[in-house]
Amino acid sequence: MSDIVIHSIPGSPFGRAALVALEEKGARYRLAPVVPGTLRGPEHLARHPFGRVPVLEHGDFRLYEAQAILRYVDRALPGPALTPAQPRAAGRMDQLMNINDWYLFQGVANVIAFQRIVGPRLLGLTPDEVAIAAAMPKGHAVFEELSRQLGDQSYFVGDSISLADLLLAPQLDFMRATPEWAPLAAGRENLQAWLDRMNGRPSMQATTWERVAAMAQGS
Ligand SMILES: N[C@@H](CCC(=O)N[C@@H](CS)C(=O)NCC(=O)O)C(=O)O
Repeated sequence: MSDIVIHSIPGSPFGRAALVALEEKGARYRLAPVVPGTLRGPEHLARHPFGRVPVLEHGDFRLYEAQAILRYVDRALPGPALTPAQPRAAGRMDQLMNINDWYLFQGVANVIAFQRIVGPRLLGLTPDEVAIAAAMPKGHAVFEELSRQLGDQSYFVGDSISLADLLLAPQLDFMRATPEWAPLAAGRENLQAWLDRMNGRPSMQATTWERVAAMAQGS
C-alpha cells in the first residue's frame, strides 16, 4: 500500500494535474474520492479549509493547492526532474503555472467548462449562454498568450516536460470537451499539437475522467 494519497473528484483538472505529476514520477499512490456534495462538510474542511480539491497526503504530511502539490511531488519523489534547472526557464514555468490559475481557470475555464460540463453533468444545470459568451474575450486572450509562449517548442519551457505542462494540460483538455474549444483553438495549431502530444503520454492516459472514476470505484 502506497503512503501517498490524493483526495480528489474524478474529472477535476487540478486533481488530475496532481495525479499526472505522480504518474510522471512513476510513484505509487491511492486516490481517495471526494463526493462533490461533501466539499464543505467537516471531514473535507479538516483536510482543506477552503473546501476544494486536490489534497495530498504523504505519510503524516498533508498539502493542498495544486501548485504546491506539484512542486512538492517534484522535490520529494525520485524520478525525472519536472522543473528546469536554468533560472530563466524555471521563471517561465512559474509564470505559466500562474497563467493557468489566474487567467485560464479564473474567468475562462471555471465559467466555460463549469457551464458546459460540470453543471450539466454533475449538478443537472442548464448552461448559462450569456456567461459563456462573456468569458470568450478573456479566453481568446489567454489562448493567444499560451500559443505565443509555446511557439515552436515541444513543451512550454523547451524540449522537456515541466510542471507547467502538467498543470495546463488537464485544464486545456477539459476545455477541449466544450464547443468553445474550436473557436479558441482556431489558428493556434501549436497549442492543439501540444495537447495531442500531452494526451499521448501515459500519465495523461492513466488519468482521464473515466480512468479516475474507475480508480474511485477501486478498480
Ligand atoms: N487553487 C486551487 C484550486 C482548486 C479548485 O478550484 N478545484 C476545484 C475542482 S477542479 C474545486 O475544488 N471546486 C470545488 C468548488 O469550488 O466548490 C488549487 O490549485 O488547488
